[in-house]
Amino acid sequence: MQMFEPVTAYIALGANLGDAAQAVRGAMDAIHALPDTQVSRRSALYLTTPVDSDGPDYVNAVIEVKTTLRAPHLLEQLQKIEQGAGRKRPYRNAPRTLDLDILLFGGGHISSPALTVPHPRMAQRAFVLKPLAEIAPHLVKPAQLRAVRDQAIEKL
Ligand code: PH2
Ligand code: MG
Ligand code: MG
Repeated sequence: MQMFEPVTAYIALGANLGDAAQAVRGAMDAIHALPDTQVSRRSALYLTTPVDSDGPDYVNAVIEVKTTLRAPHLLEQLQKIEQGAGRKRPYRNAPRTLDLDILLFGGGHISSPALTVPHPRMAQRAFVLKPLAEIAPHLVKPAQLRAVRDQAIEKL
């Protein structure tokens, strides 16, 4: 079996249907239980207003993971966890029971039909930048936080 060097990756978690806080906490535990993957940092949970989306307020968080999985395999595992939480995709940005997005994967740039890394919209979203800055302040510039300061976000 080939082993890869561990990579530090960042994953955004979001939910706004059902018990969203429980879904986000449960997903953190499920990711920690994945093969060859450890959750090394967890942000607080944040209550956020939907951005280009509708339905109830979201619960959002960001985690740091160390993994020897390659990005496509990690994505596949994350999608299984979403499905296990009852994720449906009736239309783009629909309210959801659980959304798991790879933000950063090492220093890598990925552009495939299934996955774009760094996440193309992360710099426009307080619900990503604030929890990311909490656990990895070196990755978020003050000007980026200032640019999203009008988006409603509150630590739970
Ligand atoms: N996710 C989206 C679109 N809009 N808004 C908030 N507040 N939180 C999210 O996680 C979110 C969103 C697409 O994935
Ligand atoms: Mg998303
Ligand atoms: Mg997603």
